[in-house]
Amino acid sequence: MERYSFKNIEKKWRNNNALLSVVNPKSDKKYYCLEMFPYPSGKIHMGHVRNYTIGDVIARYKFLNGYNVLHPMGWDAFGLPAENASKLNKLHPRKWTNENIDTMRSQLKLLGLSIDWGREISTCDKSYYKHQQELFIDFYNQGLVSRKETYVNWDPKEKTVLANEQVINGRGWRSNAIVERKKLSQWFFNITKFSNELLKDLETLNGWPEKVKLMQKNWIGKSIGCEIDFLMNNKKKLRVFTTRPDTIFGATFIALSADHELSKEFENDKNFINFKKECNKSGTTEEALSSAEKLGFKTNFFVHHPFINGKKLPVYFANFVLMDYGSGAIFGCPGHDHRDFEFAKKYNLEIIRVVSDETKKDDLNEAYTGNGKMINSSFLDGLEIEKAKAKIIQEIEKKSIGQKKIQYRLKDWGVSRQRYWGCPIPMIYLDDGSVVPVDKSELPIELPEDVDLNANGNPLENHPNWKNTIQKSTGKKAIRETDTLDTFVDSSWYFLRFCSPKYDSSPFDEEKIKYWMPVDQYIGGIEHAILHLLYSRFFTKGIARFNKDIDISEPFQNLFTQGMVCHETYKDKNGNFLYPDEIEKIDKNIFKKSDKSKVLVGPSESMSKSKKNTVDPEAMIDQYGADAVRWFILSDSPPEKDVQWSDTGVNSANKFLQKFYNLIHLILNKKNQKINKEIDNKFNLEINSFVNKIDNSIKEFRFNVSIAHFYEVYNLFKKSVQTDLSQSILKKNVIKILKLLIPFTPHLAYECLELVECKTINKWPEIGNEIEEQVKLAVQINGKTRDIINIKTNSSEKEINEIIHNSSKAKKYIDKSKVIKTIFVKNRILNYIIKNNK
Ligand code: ANZ
Repeated sequence: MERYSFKNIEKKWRNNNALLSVVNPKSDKKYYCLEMFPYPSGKIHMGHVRNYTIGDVIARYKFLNGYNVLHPMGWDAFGLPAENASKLNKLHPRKWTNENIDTMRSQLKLLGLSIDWGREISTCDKSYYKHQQELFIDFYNQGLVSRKETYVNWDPKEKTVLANEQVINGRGWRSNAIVERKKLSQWFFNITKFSNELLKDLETLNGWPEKVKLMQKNWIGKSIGCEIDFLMNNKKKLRVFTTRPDTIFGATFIALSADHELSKEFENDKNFINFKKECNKSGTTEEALSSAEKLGFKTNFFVHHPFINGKKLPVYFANFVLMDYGSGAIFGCPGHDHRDFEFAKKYNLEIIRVVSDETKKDDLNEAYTGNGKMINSSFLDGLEIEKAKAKIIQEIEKKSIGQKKIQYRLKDWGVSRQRYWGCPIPMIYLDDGSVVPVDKSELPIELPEDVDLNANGNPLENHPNWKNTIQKSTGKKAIRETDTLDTFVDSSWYFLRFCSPKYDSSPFDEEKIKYWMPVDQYIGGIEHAILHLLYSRFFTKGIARFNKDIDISEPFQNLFTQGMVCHETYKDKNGNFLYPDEIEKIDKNIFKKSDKSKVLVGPSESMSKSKKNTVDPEAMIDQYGADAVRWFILSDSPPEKDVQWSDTGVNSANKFLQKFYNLIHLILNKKNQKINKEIDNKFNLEINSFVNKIDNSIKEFRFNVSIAHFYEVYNLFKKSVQTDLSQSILKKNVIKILKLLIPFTPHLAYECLELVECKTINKWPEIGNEIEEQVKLAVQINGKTRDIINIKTNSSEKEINEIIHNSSKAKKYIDKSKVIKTIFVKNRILNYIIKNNK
């Protein structure tokens, strides 16, 4: 028997166009299949393998079904790790990045992906970032970019600004340093101008997982409430934002953010300065603030309650009030808000219940946030919360002390980074203090190559002359912006660039955008559910606003988020993590290879370098072949769930592919038999049923189910080769199955299709009309099974009754007796209740 020499087979097909391309330009149907592009960190990992294999199955499936498929790949190539690595290895970030790209590209090529490498882009390449700078200027000219002074999360170790999501428990996500609050002037994309649209259009995204839509919805965070202006004792107004105006009669204090305008009055107050210092110690995120111990600073100010004559509320500064939400001021209602309750307890403030808690009457041991009727609330008494809200807003508006207000949690997107390895921001500062975009004809504003990354602070700022320039239109001296863009900007429009990656006169060729966009299927990790997807949606909407030829409001029609690849974790006796190839298994025990000491096995977790529970895809491909790796990673679990990596699993995948290869030879060597039409027809029907099932499971992204069917169909072939079936029928049918295999194991499939001399390789098998899904149905007489018959799925009782009367073994019972009634369970049972002796 021929050996399945996967190395030779994969090598043979690796550079073959038939295997690589999914382009079908003559087709009238297009399909844009995109996987999230990788950060070139060094080598590909199993997460990439899974992501790109899933994408490849979809791209090939669509291609084989006659679509013209766009399936590109690129590199998210700017970012901090390149700078850090370069400090360590004394290698320029560009060199480090490009070397990684070369390695990862060649590794991806080993996987046999149908990627159009002619469209490859790299975000650190000036031919890419030139257009990003152009887009930045377009957004600026549309009022969608602005410069603002804000408090930022400052990482004192990395000396850069962090986004809220990069602050984890008050610490920098990479440096683990305690994050400080710092006021800085920053560039922002005004994403909040689209808050409502970004929220509303989620409803149109029927091809997105509900989970992701919900995460986006919560992130945008729409709150309906009202603003109220309280009159202060100094006759000035103090504006608060509340979502619970119904609880106004329970208000017992006012709390302000430490950065509120009123804090100016206390600038020189030592106690206030100390209080502010204390506040800055806790993290800056909302969760950190709401769970931190409540801190307050009592002022000598008070406000008048707008609805209770003579009632005065003290004004505090409090650490749990954020400056950048609402108006940075709240009225505190300890009876119905947990934070306010904690605060009131600590500072001995009045607690008034204004919503009745039917379960725990008058229990003031905690805030009550449930439903109920208003009490202690004058004209609101007796109303349900929602009715009370409507009524009080009406009163507030009538008194002209406030109005209904919709508030979003979403904040503008701060994109300034004090970093070298990013896209330069194409803005210049003139002597008169104005800030203007550079002339577009000067783009790209290139990064200087000579840079000192070891000095503290901003490398472009420190560069001896890069920032000195002149304004092209006036010849005036100017200073360049020395911050670079957040790398999330790079990935917010790359899907547009792929449509015309070499186009030079603008970021994209509109005609190509009209043809390819939106992305039909986007595939990536759930970790990008919020920011990357939100920013990409914003960019698409922003571009459509100033480019009327672009009529797309959403970039990704369908989104698929794949699960993680997991592996057991191993630790030596000192608690240090070990790589899987540092251990060996003897019987059921696990030892460290080097010194034969015992190894502790931990739970399976998603593969990560920090836990050393990774396996190297290239080594796996070398040992078992790319097809086996693809097969295993698709077979183990549904693609949205986590998959447990196992070497045994990939080994048996390889063995199965060998068996499939052998089967082809068995078929080719089979001597032709006398044709038996009936056997042939039955076999055709059975195979068609498999074709149908596999086709359906691919359509539904249940690739593990497809693979289970491949195992079944293999068994059927294996059995059938030994029967009277003719070789031509076997061949005709195995061609169908091999075509279905192309998306999964392309090298093996193309090799076998060549062996069986298939002439129409790149065409999906017809889903034959002859397919009749059959099921087995039990024929019972008084509950006892007397026969099992094959019927067409979903046949009616009447049809089955006819069959039974014509040919079933149960016929004799029914003929002799009187049928009183029948019990019919579709596709399973027809039970005749009979009375003997007609
Ligand atoms: C009075 C009140 C009474 C409130 C009550 C809640 C419960 P969401 O729903 O998340 O939008 N708030 C307003 N601005 C704030 C800020 N800058 N920092 C911290 N908290 C702030 O939350 C709105 C509620 O959060 C508002 O409603 C306000 O407290 C508080 F029984 O007003 B509420």
